[in-house]
Amino acid sequence: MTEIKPTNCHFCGYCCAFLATVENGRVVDLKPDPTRYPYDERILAGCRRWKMNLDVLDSPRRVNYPIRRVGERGSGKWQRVSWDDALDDISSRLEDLRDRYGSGTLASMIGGPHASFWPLHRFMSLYGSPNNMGIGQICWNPRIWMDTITFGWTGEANILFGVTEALFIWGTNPADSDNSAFWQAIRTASRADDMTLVCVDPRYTQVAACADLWLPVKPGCDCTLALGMLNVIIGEGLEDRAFVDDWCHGFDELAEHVKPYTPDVVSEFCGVAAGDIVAAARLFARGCTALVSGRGIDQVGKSVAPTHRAICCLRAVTGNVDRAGAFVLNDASDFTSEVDFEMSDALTPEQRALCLNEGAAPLQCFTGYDLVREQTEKLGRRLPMRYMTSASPDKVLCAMETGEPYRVSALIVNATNPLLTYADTNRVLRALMGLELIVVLDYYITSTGAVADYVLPCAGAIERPIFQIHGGVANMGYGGPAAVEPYYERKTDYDIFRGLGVRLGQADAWPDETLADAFATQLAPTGWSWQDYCLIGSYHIPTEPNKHLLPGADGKPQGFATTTGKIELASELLPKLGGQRLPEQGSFTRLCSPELVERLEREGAHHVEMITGSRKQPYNASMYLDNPAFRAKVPGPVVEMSEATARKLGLSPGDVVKLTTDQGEARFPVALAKMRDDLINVDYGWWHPENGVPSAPDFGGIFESNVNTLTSCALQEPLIGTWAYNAIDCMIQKVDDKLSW
Ligand SMILES: Nc1nc2c(c(=O)[nH]1)N[C@H]1C(S)=C(S)[C@@H](COP(=O)(O)OP(=O)(O)OC[C@H]3O[C@@H](n4cnc5c(=O)[nH]c(N)nc54)[C@H](O)[C@@H]3O)O[C@H]1N2
Ligand SMILES: Nc1nc2c(c(=O)[nH]1)N[C@H]1C(S)=C(S)[C@@H](COP(=O)(O)OP(=O)(O)OC[C@H]3O[C@@H](n4cnc5c(=O)[nH]c(N)nc54)[C@H](O)[C@@H]3O)O[C@H]1N2
Ligand code: SF4
Ligand SMILES: [Mo]
Repeated sequence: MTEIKPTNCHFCGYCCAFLATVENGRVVDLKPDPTRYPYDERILAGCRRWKMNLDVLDSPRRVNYPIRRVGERGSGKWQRVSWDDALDDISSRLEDLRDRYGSGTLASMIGGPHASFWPLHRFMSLYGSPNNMGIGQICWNPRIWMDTITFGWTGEANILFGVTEALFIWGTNPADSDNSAFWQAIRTASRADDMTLVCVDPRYTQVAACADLWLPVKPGCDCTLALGMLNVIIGEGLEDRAFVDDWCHGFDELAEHVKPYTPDVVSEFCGVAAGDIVAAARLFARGCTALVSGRGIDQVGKSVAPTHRAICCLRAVTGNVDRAGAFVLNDASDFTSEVDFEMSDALTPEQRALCLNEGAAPLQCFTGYDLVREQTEKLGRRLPMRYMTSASPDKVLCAMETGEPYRVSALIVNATNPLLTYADTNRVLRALMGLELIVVLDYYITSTGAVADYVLPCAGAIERPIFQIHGGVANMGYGGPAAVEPYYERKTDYDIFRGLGVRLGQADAWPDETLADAFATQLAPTGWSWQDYCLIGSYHIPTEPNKHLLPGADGKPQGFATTTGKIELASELLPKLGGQRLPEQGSFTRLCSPELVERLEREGAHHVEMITGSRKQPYNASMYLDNPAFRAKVPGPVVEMSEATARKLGLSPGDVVKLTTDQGEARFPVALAKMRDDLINVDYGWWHPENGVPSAPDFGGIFESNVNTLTSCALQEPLIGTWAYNAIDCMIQKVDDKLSW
């Protein structure tokens, strides 16, 4: 029987709508579905991934049955087991480990937004462990925390043609990272006469190429750059006086604070021409300005919080907060919030106290969360607790390595490949090798899967329903139904965590039998059925600007959900956690000790500044590297530098270089790119799935060209605990080695 079924691609966060032709439970064809959200011809035309869906559904590399390690950890010897055997054994071992070491002994890891993570988090909450690690501290959380502390909640840039006069793209490159309407909007903006486009990025990206003004900032100097712009705006009296008087707290303090940040001083520090700083400041203050930031500034280590705070101040003093065409605060979700669905409130005070972040990151922990929650709840909103309190990888790895402060003995890895994407591969590997139980949920046996006790096969897009809510900080979700039942014995992540939960006495907390039922429960407060939602492909109530002017309980404008009810240029909350009232540049993370620099300089190496992981199509982190068509186009990773820098270092395109830090080394070919001088940009996520099932000793090639062998999660920003993937250093030297790929 042939049926046409609505479903969605999930090879990026955009989740485009498709129609699948299904014959006998198998998808035989896939076509874009113009009737459901999101659908955009231009996006599909620019997308190289969607046609992979059929291949991936039935790829010979997929794991189709639960498998259990039978040899030494990492030996690559696996045995197929039944789901009952797998889940019975995992749950009884988790129970035993909890009895021996306490409930904090189980840690988890997540990665990018590939799946809904609340099922894992619900399982962890009910097991009693607060130790979920994730990408939060280096992706997303910094902005969400600082927006919430400054404005009382977070929001999104609101790019409106005919209204927005300037658009700042700061440390993000949607041309490669976000194949969506946003990149299309930037291209349209670059052609619009009434919108000025500004790009702040050390690389001359496609966005920079479209921009009216490119500020090639030195990595990690963005906080100072923003303070310099504030100096110009306030010095020239360009602030939005009425908005500042009515709605900003601490303007005079900020004005005093930014006085030393003159264009000349800032130019010297940031490597941006003084005239361009002045021009950017005037543009920002001229009228309605939208700004979008990204990973570039989220991953600058110790400056992460002040950088976001300085940008919040820029938005606020120019009146560009809660304003149409600039930045609109989100609404709380009408559907059940992430916090409720992940059941974070089920953790007892004793269990919360086990979290391996208390004392390390006073904001990114339960104490910080509670303090901020008191504020956001004034206007009825709550941040997702699991992401915002996630544990410090440095501390969790330490607990794995040393048993201090208690033994972390077990790990669940859900939709991430930490041996490629977490900092300090060698350390992660050492720590994982010493664990008693590792369970990996993935489509494939990845490098990380190779060290697991169990690899559990997951259903992917098309085989599972999607209700993507991005942490639930907005009143929006999208996706659609599964077109088919999971192939072979794959299961949804939800089914797996429910299966474990029920075995561990959590049955009452998992009333919904399937993921689609759970999504229906989540949507219930909206009055929408799962079927209604699937017809449209999204639940989206557009958010309105000027929410701070809405009447509160006393009939007066409700203002902002902060301590003072105003936007806090000077923060009343951060000093309570040991943070700064006003943003100040932090120090840079150094990965090379003076001894290493001295030793390698004697061998002819050079000490250089580095950024890592700049997104590139068609890949995504450690995924899709086995696609032959992609590899024909982009055969491998490179280290990029400007022509002048290559000349200075005595390098030519194609030369192989060794990069070294105190953590380890990696090798890459050299490529030239237009970017600032004295800087290298290194690709991330590279391993070699084409070489077969990974196992010891090289785990699929993770020691050759994997930039995270160089990075470290040990040196952290003091509030959120962010480590650095950008604005770091390494040693570079030409070598004669041949690369294996
Ligand atoms: N040096 C450096 N390191 C970085 C970054 C950087 O820029 N530089 N970026 C960081 C950032 S922002 C992020 S978000 C992380 C990304 O890090 P990861 O999320 O670890 O990266 P991916 O390669 O996307 O890994 C996803 C894994 O999940 C599996 N998967 C995909 N979908 C599903 C699913 O639905 N269920 C299950 N169970 N598995 C699934 C894939 O097969 C793949 O193995 O990397 C971080 N690390
Ligand atoms: N193709 C592809 N798309 C992806 C992903 C992927 O792996 N591949 N990953 C997804 C994930 S997990 C994420 S988080 C998003 C990230 O999406 P984006 O935030 O857009 O990430 P990038 O495209 O790397 O853009 C970051 C830019 O910041 C610049 N930069 C680096 N350091 C600094 C700095 O110190 N200051 C400033 N101002 N700029 C700096 C880099 O040169 C780069 O151009 O992409 C998502 N989309
Ligand atoms: S990869 Fe992303 S943009 Fe391309 S079809 Fe899939 S969801 Fe859409
Ligand atoms: Mo990310």
